[in-house]
Amino acid sequence: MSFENIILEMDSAIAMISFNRPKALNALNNALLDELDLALDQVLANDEIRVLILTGTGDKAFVAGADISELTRMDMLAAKYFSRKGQNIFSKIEALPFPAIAAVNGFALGGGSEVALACDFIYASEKAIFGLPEMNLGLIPGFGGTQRLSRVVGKNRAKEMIFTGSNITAGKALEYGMVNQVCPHESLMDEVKETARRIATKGCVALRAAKEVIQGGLDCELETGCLIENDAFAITVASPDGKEGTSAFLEKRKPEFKGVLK
Ligand code: CO8
Repeated sequence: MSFENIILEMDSAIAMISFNRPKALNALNNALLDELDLALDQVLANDEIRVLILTGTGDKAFVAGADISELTRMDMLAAKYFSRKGQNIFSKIEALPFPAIAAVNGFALGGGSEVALACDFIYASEKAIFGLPEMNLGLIPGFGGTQRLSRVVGKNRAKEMIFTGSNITAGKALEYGMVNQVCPHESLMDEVKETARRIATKGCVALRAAKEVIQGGLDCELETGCLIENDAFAITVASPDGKEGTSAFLEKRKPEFKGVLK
């Protein structure tokens, strides 16, 4: 299927989804969210994929939020469905069995920050601007932002950002721990792809286990998290990739990971 509001590219182990409504600064409308959902299914169906990159087309925006012209026409029920749809799709990104990286190339406001926060980590252009400005519209974040932002930057910083509706620079987002790396604008995609390629050389069973354990452990007590890690560690040691990686080390050669996810 061809998409109108996003671009999906799959190049061996790396998939890239670009939000593609540059005239509306890639704002998330219903049609775009439906296409994003379908694109994620296509990425999931491709056994070769090891990393997903999300970015925005145009020179100004990653995503400038939910489409405000659609929001203004919504009644309470439509808003509830739209918010839930976005939450479910962003949770699908968070639960992908491989890492997702947000390459934030400009404005990441409202739903834009929310979708970036659903990724495993964020690299940002020095021109990137983050924020949850919904309060300026008389709204609150509705795509998981109240939950994910506070988990990433801490409760008090999240409250200040959401209550004031003020945006922050890429540098401030780095200081807050929201962004892993700030890159020169021109080299953002090269840096993200280089990191994606490094991740793609790892065993997919171990990548999946690490992602699930880190994510699962955040929602429970330390001891329970350690038990989850304990099971997953044993699985990776016994997996063909675990045997290959440890043997390759002892044989002083590069490992060839062949693990499958399904
Ligand atoms: N929705 C729709 N259109 C948008 C959006 C948006 N979020 N952002 C920008 N656009 C459009 C503008 O209307 C404009 O269109 P046109 O050329 O037809 O007038 C075009 O994109 C270019 O925008 P600007 O002229 O405003 O560009 P500037 O460079 O002057 O400003 C900004 C860039 C600062 C990014 C500015 O566009 C802006 O403030 N945008 C809105 C940011 C915002 O408030 N985002 C939060 C939206 S709410 C949200 O995300 C809630 C998520 C949860 C939803 C749950 C649903 C129930």
